[in-house]
Amino acid sequence: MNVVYSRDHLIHNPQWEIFQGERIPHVERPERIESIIASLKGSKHPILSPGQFSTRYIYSVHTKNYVDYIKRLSGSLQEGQSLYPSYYILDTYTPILSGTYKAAKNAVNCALTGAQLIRKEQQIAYALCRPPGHHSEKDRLGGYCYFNNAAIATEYLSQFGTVAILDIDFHHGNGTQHIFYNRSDVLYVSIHADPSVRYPYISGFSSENGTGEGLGFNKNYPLPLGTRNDGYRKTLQRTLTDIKKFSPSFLVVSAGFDTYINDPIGGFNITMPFYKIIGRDIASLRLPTLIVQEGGYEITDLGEIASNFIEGFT
Ligand code: Q9C
Ligand code: ZN
Repeated sequence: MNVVYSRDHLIHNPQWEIFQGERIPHVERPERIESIIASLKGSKHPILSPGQFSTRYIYSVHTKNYVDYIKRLSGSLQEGQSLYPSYYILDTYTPILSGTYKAAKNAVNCALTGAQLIRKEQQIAYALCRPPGHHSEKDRLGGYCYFNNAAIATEYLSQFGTVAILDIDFHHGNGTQHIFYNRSDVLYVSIHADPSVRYPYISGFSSENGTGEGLGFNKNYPLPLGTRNDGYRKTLQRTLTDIKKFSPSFLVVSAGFDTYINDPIGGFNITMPFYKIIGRDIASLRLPTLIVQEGGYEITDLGEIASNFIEGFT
């Protein structure tokens, strides 16, 4: 499996978030992706640099005003400054820094490079995107996300066939759901923590099924805090059945590893060896698959989690 990675994510380095009116240390750290790449470097998987793509791909999912706003704000800041914007936001956890635009665009390039690989060679690719993307809506940032990497890759792939998105991050991908909510050529399926007690709070309930032409093409599987391997696997099997029924040309996996038992902001009890099983179960669909990195904040173990997942997949 090809891994797509670039050091350009390092320039986005948020120090703190505003949580319930207090400044607290930011968990979406550059060390996350460095932990994963360090672990994969010893493997047989080739590591590729992303290509450069036009900003037009970002505009295919996000409004021009929103993208230009992030670019302009980011460009106006000094190194080390961070700004919590008042517009185009879902929350106060997602600051803009001088390096944010460049890093977020690089994450999109990683996802698009992976998407191109799976389209042309019908293979599997892993895009090491950072910052993550699945909370970002058409014109709103939030949940540490600016541009929706998985959605932009999906939009690109959807020109060539139908796409299923399987979102296994601990949090509901409100942004991805929002972007494809009225589409019948893109199926969004998500397993995540019960939104009545965990971020993003406003969406991720099982009653959200899509709208218009997209009715029936959005499926949410919220699970209680404390969910363990066996309970998780039952739900995972259900999502795989949904995807088989849809029979897509491509699969995009929004892979967050904040479901891990020791994750500092998660609340599930998924254990290390189980990531191999999750990888193997998803790979059993035998689809050209793009894996897009989302969350996962236990920095020390993150590399090993990703390696297990990839090992199970291949
Ligand atoms: N201090 C992703 O995993 N929660 N985003 C903030 C914790 C926000 C997570 C409260 C969680 C967003 C991509
Ligand atoms: Zn998450």
